[in-house]
Amino acid sequence: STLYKAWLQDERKPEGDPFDTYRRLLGRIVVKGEQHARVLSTAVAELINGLQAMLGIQPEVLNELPQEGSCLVLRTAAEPVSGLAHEVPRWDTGRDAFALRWVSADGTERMELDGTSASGVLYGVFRLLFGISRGWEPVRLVTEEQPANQLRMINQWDDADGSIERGYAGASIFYREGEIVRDLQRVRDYARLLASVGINAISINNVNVHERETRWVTEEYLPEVARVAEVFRDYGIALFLSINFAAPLSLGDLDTSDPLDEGVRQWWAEAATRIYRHIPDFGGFVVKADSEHRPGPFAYGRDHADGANMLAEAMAPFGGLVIWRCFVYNCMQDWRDRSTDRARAAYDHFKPLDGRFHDNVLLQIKNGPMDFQVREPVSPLFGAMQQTNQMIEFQITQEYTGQQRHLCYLVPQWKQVLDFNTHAADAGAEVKHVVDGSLFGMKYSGVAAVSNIGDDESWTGHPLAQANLYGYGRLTWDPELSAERIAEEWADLTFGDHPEVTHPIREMLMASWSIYENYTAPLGVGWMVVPHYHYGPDVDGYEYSRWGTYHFADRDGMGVDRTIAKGTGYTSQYFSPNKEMYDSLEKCPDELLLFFHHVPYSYRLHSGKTVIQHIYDTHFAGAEAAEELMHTWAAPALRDRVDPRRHAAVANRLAEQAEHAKHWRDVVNTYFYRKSGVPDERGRTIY
Ligand code: BDP
Repeated sequence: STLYKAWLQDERKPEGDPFDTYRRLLGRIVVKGEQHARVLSTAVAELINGLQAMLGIQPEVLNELPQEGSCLVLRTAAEPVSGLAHEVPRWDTGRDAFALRWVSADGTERMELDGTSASGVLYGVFRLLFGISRGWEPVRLVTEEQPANQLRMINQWDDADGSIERGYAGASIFYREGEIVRDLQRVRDYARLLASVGINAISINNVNVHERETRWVTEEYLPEVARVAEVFRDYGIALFLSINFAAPLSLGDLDTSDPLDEGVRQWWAEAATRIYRHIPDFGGFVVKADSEHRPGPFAYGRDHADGANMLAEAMAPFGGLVIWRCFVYNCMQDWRDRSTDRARAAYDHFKPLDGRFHDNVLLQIKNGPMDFQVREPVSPLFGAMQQTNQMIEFQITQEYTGQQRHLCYLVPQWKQVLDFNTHAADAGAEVKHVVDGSLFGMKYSGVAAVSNIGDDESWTGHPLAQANLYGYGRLTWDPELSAERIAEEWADLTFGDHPEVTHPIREMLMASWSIYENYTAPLGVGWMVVPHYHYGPDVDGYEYSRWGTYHFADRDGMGVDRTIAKGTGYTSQYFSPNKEMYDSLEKCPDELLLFFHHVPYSYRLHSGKTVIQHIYDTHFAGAEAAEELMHTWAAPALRDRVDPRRHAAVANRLAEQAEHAKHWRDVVNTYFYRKSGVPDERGRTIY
């Protein structure tokens, strides 16, 4: 169905140009490359299927360049093609790059797709198919590209019982009733979607590893995991597992999981050997340790470097990686003194360990210091650890951003994070250059994100949430792409090239993050959601609990004082001038004011409004704009061009969003009206 195909719609194209040009050009495909590389076979198969479906042609596959006539040449780096002048592109990083060229001379037309690897060819094939799908002329497809980031990763938070932690699109496509599913067709279709936007790594189980998934590294389950690895291998995607740090203990093999214990080290060395016997190209481990009740090295008086390095030694002989998450804070604390500010925790834990990690360890750092809120500052760990491999972690699944019931296109948020200048160096110190490895010359680096898919027909529950998965891949490939451009590509590929449809969709996507922010928690303060579920308004839901998440609203004012002089001192974790900017009430950007400062309701923002009036205005505006989204979608020019099922699926979500946005508006406005006693300047109804 169109819902299922997402951005890989392969609708038959009409007669006429540019499609006839492609029919002429692509009737013959010359393939040169590692003949047995499965990824290359995948590329050829994808190409042939795509061309058959969209152009109705049956391309012939050749080994050599034909004497005359048009063709497409696919090749990987090492393969010379006689009679072909063009040089294969050479990039210095050895990443999976590709070049697409269109050659028209002496009456022959030819397209050439060169990859530095089979994966490069696969990415080029998808780009070619995207171009055809969008009806672009061949000359517009000419490009040379290499991914900016080395690891472009997806984290599944799927559990063996088939549920997905923070999943909003149905059940797991990987597991059912404690087992890996027999039929991996859906997993294969997922691999295809991911590869089409350049993803090259995936961890297939939740970072919270329970009893069952602890067994994925045992002889009993590895053949099963290997089946999944095989599917992803075909698409150039390396498989990783989240592991339980206490596995030797939990599985009953040892009576400790102390990382400095010889037996424990031996246990993991054997586990690694076993894993690589089943999966020779296994990517490595993802580890959540000493975080939210997960076991870790702390139990034995060891630190994160001891824990990570022990695993790294086990993986090193096989070239495996250890991705150690920095989402570490004390979730059993109340705010007793300034040192217990949760925002400080990751930096306080990890910064002192800089330089102690082995070179096959990467730290995976959430984009912000708290937890995927609609608005947070950038984590101060980026730039702070100059001798440690790092990657950033985003959340595609909309845990705090409307749970795929609300529209929230997250690419603009991610872009802001990647473009943030850490000032860790005089130049090139943006987060994107920390995570692409260029700033500090890291051996391994990249981007990871928590997936938003499940077994829903549309993959993502909300059909428009597919844009976040697509956008994540594209942005990770090239952080210089604009959020608008990504929205445009996605809308064209997903809905066909009808401006009456794609233009309003682009606008809806681009407006959606700010709409959601407007009717939810104001000015960077975060939370205010129903505890545990994280959906729907509950202003005090997390206010009197032990999770370190507060707004400190009283009758006079609100916000969290994180300044150096009077507050928690969190601002000191940034480099100058970010430190001074956030520390100063005057210089702090409005959108993060309450993250950094506690102010009276009458405090005037740079916008000229008081904090309390800002809260009222944004909540009325947000709810109104949410209703507007619904009307935009219902407009006949759009409605008549989208197939009814997809149209209805989106319309239902938007109706629900409009209703819930009003609820948010009323709960938040009422709360602050009652706390502050300050009426709305514009006299609107607040209950
Ligand atoms: C929080 C989620 C929780 C995750 C945790 C994590 O609420 O389900 O386990 O992050 O990232 O956002 O480890």
